[in-house]
Amino acid sequence: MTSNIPRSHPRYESLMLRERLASGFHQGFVHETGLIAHGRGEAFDYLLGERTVPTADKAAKAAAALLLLADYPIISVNGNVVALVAEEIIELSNCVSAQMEVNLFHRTEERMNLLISRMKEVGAKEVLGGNTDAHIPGLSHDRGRCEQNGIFKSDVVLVPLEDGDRCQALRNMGKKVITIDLNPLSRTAKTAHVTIVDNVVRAIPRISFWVNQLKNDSSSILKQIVDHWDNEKMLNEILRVMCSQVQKD
Ligand code: PTJ
Repeated sequence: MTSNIPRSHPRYESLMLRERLASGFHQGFVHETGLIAHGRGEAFDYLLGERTVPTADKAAKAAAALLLLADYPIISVNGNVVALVAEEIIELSNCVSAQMEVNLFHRTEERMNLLISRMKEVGAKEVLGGNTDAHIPGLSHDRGRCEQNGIFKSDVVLVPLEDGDRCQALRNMGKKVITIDLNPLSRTAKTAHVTIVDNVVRAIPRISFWVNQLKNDSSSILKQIVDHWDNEKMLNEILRVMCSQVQKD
């Protein structure tokens, strides 16, 4: 990294996230449009006050319950996710015994290999996605490519920073879908069973936190958390938070 950003800079944390994405882009594993996607995320994060709002934390708790209830959970990762939270994803996958699979919007073999290597460099033992032998029905081209023993077989999928088509296609396969998306108006946010409207750098550690809190609870308690989750209501609450921030400023 070539950054000379002083720690005292008021936007230090935010600028460091940009640096990580820029570095991932220069290394070839973040797609150029990932930089644009991040900028959109930043704008929504401003409206949240760059913090985990209580509703988002409740979503992280529901996501943790869903992952703990899963028979075959999987965490789907893309370029931005690896650039921002590779280690945190590995930690979460260990906590809930989930597989990790690289699944890309802009798929090339080169990016797949770089991302799998990067995940292994920072501690992942196994990362799926390189040997695709199944297809998510209804998704055209390479976006639907996945592994039979990974996304295809899973019952609960965590798909941070996604595009709406894939989220819907996974739902159509009967899977429970958890997403992390700072844009509460996106198709993904509206389609998932549990949407965490928060920055992925805060959301993944919060899911791990809740997994540790809930891991000794009975499945009936976990089911209650999931059954009481109302995603549409939560998205409306988040929009209210964002609108109040605009009015305040
Ligand atoms: O690595 P690839 O090829 O799979 O491509 C990844 C991107 C992100 C480029 C691709 O999935 C894409 O184009 O995504 P979208 O459709 O732009 O959606 C990304 C969503 O994530 C947007 O709604 C953003 O607001 C949101 N977002 C961006 N950065 C963050 C975020 N949400 C949470 N945390 C972030 N840091």
